[in-house]
Amino acid sequence: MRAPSIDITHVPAPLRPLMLAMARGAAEMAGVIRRGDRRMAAEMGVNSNGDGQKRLDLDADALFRDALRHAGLRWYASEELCDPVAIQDDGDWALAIDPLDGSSNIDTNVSIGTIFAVYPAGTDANASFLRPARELICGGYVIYGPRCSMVVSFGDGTQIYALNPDTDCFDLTEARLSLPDTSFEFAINASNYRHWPRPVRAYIDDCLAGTDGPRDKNFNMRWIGSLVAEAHRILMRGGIFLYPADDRPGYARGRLRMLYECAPIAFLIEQAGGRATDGALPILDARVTALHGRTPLVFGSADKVNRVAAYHDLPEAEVSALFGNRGLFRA
Ligand code: AFP
Repeated sequence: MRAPSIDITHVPAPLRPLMLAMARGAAEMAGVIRRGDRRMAAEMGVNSNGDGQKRLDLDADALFRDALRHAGLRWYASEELCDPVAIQDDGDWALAIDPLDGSSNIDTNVSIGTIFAVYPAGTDANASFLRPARELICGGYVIYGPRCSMVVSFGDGTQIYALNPDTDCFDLTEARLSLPDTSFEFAINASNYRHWPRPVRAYIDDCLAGTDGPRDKNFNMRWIGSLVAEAHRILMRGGIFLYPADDRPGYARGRLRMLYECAPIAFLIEQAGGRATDGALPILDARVTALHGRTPLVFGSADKVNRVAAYHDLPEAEVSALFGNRGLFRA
């Protein structure tokens, strides 16, 4: 059995041990998912934030924590753990991880993923994570799909690696991805329409109006229910993703977690030439204020994300009007 690895040519030298450990963990995780043990989807209770925990959520957390034991990590924070844990006293890095995102899809064979963010480690665990998101030095995800890929940025473009099943190596397939801006595809959970803020409803109304409305374009919709799968589709062919705040109990700041979901995805999208906001302001311009804090998230092709921000600037009367009376964005 070969030791899984990754092409380190484009990985900054100080992060190579960490990326080799992530590659080993990701290849092992891909094997676990491929073998499809039915117990993976077993409900195990809820984590400290009240999110449902599946067997595979817990196994993924243990797997990556083990893989990262000797990778130069000082602190390890996880969606599945209430607080950060110390790894190596002399470690340089603080890594936050969603070990398995999309776990409600485990038993439906839909692509799921691992999302991670890396910051320079300080002497204090929490202070190493509760900081301006833009201090990220590495952000990435693994998508366990028909093809297992790792998408990562070190601040100099977005790179894509594909796991070669013959060598168990993540081979570089794209050194500097550019997010296309040609897609007219939006991703949102439309069942929550009545709960959204007016600017989001207005934006989606105008997409649905197609060539009859101010966009003068017909749109397509996707909703996979797996953030990594949506992000990968948008990086590959463009479009926009929205998970807004809504007025359901517990969704005042949306559903997605700032530290280990939104910030790394925003980093990858920006590095590929796209844009990522909380609906109005760039995600990476915000501070991480709580380990498991949430934020609304809108990301994708820059022009589309900017348009959503403009809808948030509209006067109430305009944002509530039928599109015919909306002052801006005539076709
Ligand atoms: P799970 O990990 O509980 O499946 O949640 C996945 C997720 O955090 C993210 O990957 C999806 O984009 C989002 O939730 C889907 O949320 P809805 O189920 O509310 O549409």
